[in-house]
Amino acid sequence: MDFLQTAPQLVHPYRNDRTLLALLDRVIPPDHRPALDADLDALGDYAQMAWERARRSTPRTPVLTRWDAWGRRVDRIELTEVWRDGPQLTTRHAILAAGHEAHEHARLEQFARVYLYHLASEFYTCPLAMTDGAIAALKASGNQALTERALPRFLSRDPATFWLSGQWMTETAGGSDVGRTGTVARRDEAGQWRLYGRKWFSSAVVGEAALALARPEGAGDGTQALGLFYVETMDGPSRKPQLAIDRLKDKLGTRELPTAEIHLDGLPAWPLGELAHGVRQVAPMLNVTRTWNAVCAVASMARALALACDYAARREAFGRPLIEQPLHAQTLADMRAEFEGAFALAFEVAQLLGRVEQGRAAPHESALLRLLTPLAKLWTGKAAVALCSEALECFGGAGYIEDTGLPQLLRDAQVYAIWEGTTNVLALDSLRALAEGLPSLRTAMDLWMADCHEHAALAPVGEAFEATTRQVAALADDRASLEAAARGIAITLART
Ligand code: MFK
Ligand code: FAD
Repeated sequence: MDFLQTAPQLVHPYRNDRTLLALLDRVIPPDHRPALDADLDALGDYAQMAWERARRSTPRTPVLTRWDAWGRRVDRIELTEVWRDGPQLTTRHAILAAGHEAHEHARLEQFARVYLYHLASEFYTCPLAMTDGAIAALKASGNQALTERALPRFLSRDPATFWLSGQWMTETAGGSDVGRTGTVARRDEAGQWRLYGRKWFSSAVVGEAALALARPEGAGDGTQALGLFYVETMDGPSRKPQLAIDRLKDKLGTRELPTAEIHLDGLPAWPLGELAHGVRQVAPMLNVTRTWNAVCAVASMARALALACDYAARREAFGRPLIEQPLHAQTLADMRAEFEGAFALAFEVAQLLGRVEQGRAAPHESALLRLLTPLAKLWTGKAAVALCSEALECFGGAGYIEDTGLPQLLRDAQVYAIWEGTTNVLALDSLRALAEGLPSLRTAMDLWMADCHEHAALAPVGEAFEATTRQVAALADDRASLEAAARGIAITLART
């Protein structure tokens, strides 16, 4: 009989994740742990079951049916089984609601759940992230009527009343440069705002609501003239006729996630706030979804690393298991170091977000959150692709073979660096955050530097920050050189 290699097994993603456990042990009060552990254990079980089930079944992708047999436009999307489970699972484990409880650790407790659910969810976390972002934008808008209408749905713990929100920004002319938005908002005779235009990427098209950027008719060009609108997509069980789904995108990865091209032809809409500065109004949403992106990128890294480590004990080469080959063990150790750095940064942002939202943050922590959010998003996005690629190599040829489930890790990881702001766009955003928050950021650094006397290993953090601000100051009068250097500056800051 030929030799048969045993497949990698996914160890329990919660009980075996010493990085997550160490963080929770350090931060979460003991009286919160039993309830939290019950959810995290269950989500870990689900993740393990989903990995095993996916190895036994044929991959499925969503299917769009635009017309019914009698010629009626229906735009029906058939989802995968995991997506159909999404509302049940999300509400049962309060994946959105947990983040909005009134205590300091709400966001950390939420993002621990997100981290464990993400890969099993087949990127159902994408619309969840956008819904969470919509909650943040609605809260920030102070629009009581819309908040009272939408938040009980978005935060529901009952699948029957739970709604998802999309984020409709990108158009054919502008994804990074949303100032080129062509969608128009026009008032009808009854005074109702209605949207007309085409949105080029809509990842939560199955959602019941969305926040959309649109230009009030006659408002002029550019970013400042855009408004931010709340829309609903359904009339009872049917999609509203003013929303047409043109096509589902055929994507490199995230294939279970239905990402659509859509047309709006008079879809009723309600402004969140003033009829201008829509990007400023949507910024709270961007910052929340970017935090989700960082946590989900780290979840991909954790999965790739867990499988590579398990395999290293199963696969033998040159007379011993791979894990006993010094160079392979060193490769895995380097990957773990990259993962732990990325994890620390992503979860630092999650904790800061919680402190700021609950009004428990010191003033300098808000500036730190504003800077670390784009840094965490951009760095973890790149790190996830690099680590997933390295992990595939740890399996040799098997890492290149579809039905091992491994190539999907790399294909899916590629998206983290693209959506929600590309690496370059976020590097430029981090320059803006640095400029806006410099005095407060200096306070944060001074506090860290004070810590350095006790923890010598932290000294390079303060030194790197100082070197970076000197570099930014030196280039202040040369915008082109500053922008050209932005990616290097951002990555240096993120790594330190
Ligand atoms: C599973 C993982 C979970 C993730 C799910 C994700 C699903 C995917 C969904 C998407 O991809 S949705 C589309 C996401 N699109 C983007 O992220 C757009 C990327 N482009 C940018 O971020 C640009 O930097 C931006 C459009 C914001 C800038 O454009 P402009 O035209 O140069 O505007 P400007 O003047 O810089 O900014 C307008 C205002 O917003 C300014 O405030 P003021 O009006 O008070 O001057 C900015 O300070 C403010 N602003 C911009 N970004 C901000 C921000 N404020 C706070 N935080 C930010 N991040
Ligand atoms: P462009 O803006 O054309 O960027 C092209 C390149 O130019 C990039 O490398 C970028 O970094 C670079 N670049 C742009 N400006 C600058 C600059 N000033 N300096 C230096 N470099 C620059 N959008 C939504 O609104 N809603 C969704 O639900 C949604 N879902 C998505 C799902 C998937 C799977 C994907 C892949 C995308 C989704 N998007 C969504 C769109 C996504 O947010 C955009 O693709 C992204 O913001 C980039 O915009 P773009 O495609 O227009 O690229």
